[in-house]
Amino acid sequence: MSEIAADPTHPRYQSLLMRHRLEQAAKKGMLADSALIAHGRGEAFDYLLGEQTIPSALIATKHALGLLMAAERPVLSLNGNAVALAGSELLQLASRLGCPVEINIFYRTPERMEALLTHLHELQSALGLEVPIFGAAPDARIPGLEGPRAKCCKDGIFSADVLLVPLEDGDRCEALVAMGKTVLVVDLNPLSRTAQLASVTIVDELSRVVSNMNELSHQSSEVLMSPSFHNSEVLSSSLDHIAEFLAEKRD
Ligand code: PTJ
Repeated sequence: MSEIAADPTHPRYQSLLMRHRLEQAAKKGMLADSALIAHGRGEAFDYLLGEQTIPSALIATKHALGLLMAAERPVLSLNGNAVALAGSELLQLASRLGCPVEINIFYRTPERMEALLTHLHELQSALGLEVPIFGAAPDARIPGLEGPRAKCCKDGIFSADVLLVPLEDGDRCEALVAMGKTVLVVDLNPLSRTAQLASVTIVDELSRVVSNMNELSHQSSEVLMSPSFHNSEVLSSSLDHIAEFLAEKRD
């Protein structure tokens, strides 16, 4: 890690740390070829949001956490970027929720699956947790999707009622919603198809979201959930925030 990235007082510390985590994950063969491009797109939106958790994102985070707590079969679906950026923190969240995680990647190769599963198992033993980790032996398919990206596990994603799917793609989000699942996504781009299709969209950076969820996890689901939650309001509020940010910069 560069000297700047190792200094927590540096203003860009968090952003440099995330880049460093992605670089390390790429070296281990965990990431899709386009992972850094996807991250760069996320960084651009994060800049426009002021690299912070905006109030509407906190409301969505709380609501999503409440739904996960109240679910019968919650599952955290993890892709390459999610494991690289917040693997330990996601395992801690799953442990607190008492739910499994499933490695489910868009650009699926046996080599990447192996690298991601090995990494998660290493993190899990370092943390001393016992979270069920699915993904090694998919035995079900998400209806309506072609190819390897439809593969999933019967006891994991396939039978989940509430799913957290950070950085999901639009087609899969749509297919999961069509299965009747409550789909909670984390996406810095409020205009993406995924953001528009999900049951709950958290317009915030993934590592901040997971850290917020871990901090809030001692609260009850009743306290966390908003009875009048509307995802469209969360999306328009994040667009308003970006518009205000741009207007301030122009003045
Ligand atoms: O590991 P795989 O094979 O499942 O592939 C993962 C990626 C992310 C490469 C794949 O899902 C992909 O290509 O994603 P997209 O279609 O580029 O979408 C990524 C979305 O996530 C974009 O809307 C970004 O703005 C957003 N994003 C990127 N980094 C973050 C993020 N949102 C929240 N936190 C981030 N750190």
